[in-house]
Amino acid sequence: MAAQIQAALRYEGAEAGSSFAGDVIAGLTARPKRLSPKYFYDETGAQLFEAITALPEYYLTRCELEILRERAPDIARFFPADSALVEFGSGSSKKVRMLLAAAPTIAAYVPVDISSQMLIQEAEELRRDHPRLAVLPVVADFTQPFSLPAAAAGMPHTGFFPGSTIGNFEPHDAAAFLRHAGRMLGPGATLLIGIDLVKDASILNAAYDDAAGVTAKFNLNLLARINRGLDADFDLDAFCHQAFYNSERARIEMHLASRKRQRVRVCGRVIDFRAGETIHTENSYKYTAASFKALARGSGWVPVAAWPDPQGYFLVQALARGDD
Ligand code: AVJ
Repeated sequence: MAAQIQAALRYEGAEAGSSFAGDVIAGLTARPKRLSPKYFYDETGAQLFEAITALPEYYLTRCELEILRERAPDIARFFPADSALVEFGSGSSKKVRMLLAAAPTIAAYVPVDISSQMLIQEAEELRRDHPRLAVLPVVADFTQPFSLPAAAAGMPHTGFFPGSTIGNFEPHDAAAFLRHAGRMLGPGATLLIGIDLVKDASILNAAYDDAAGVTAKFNLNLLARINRGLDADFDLDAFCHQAFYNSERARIEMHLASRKRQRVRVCGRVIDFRAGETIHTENSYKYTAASFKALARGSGWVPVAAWPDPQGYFLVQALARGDD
């Protein structure tokens, strides 16, 4: 791996991630018990998520890719010439590649992610395929303030937040994130964001409880990760995956339910479970086109264009910073 690329990476919030043990103990001693979905993504978890995106029931990634592929020329009109495209939580570069192909005047691409490994690899490949594009990765927790690379400072900024990742935030935190993104991107900025839409509960439930059991594995891997990293003794066969659409709150909830009364040791602590007691591991909020626009308007943005897929399952929404 090219050492100069590693050296060129910007490190922000270096302490991020060190609170795993503290977060896990706090969550497992809370009532009801909970764990943050951000801990799903160790190496195994990231691979399992990739497998989820290929499941027949998990329409989100396919729909968003279809929108980006079909509507890229339309979307590209919102990227000013010689602008910097800032991706919040980049992971694989498959989606941004569709935008770059349609908008050759983008001068810089700034992927922001907590995991440096993926960033370095994708940056190398993008530089190879787009020799005139400045690829400026930033290692940071994108929910926290971070500084943009100096090389992109004079350029107008466009944010890209695909994947319905915003669905993991509580609505109040989603609003705070949108405000934060506006401050980070600056005056005149545009934000392109992927939103999973409210739809029939049977479709939503299937997407998060697939027949092949990949999402169950993904959920249970959180316990395996705690066993590996925090000297715990969760018996994975003694917990089961639960996922259901909570229509009152417009969110999918994922839980891990204890199949029996049991005692687990984590980090030298004893955690007791009642039979049927759950650990709440994820919320994935769904929006209507109208409810998301209202959220954006209340967070300093003006909706300027939106592209749904033909089935109306998913929405790519363009926002302009409102106070400029
Ligand atoms: C990565 C947060 C968009 O909420 O659909 C997939 C994660 N969880 N299956 C989602 C996830 C279970 C996913 N996001």
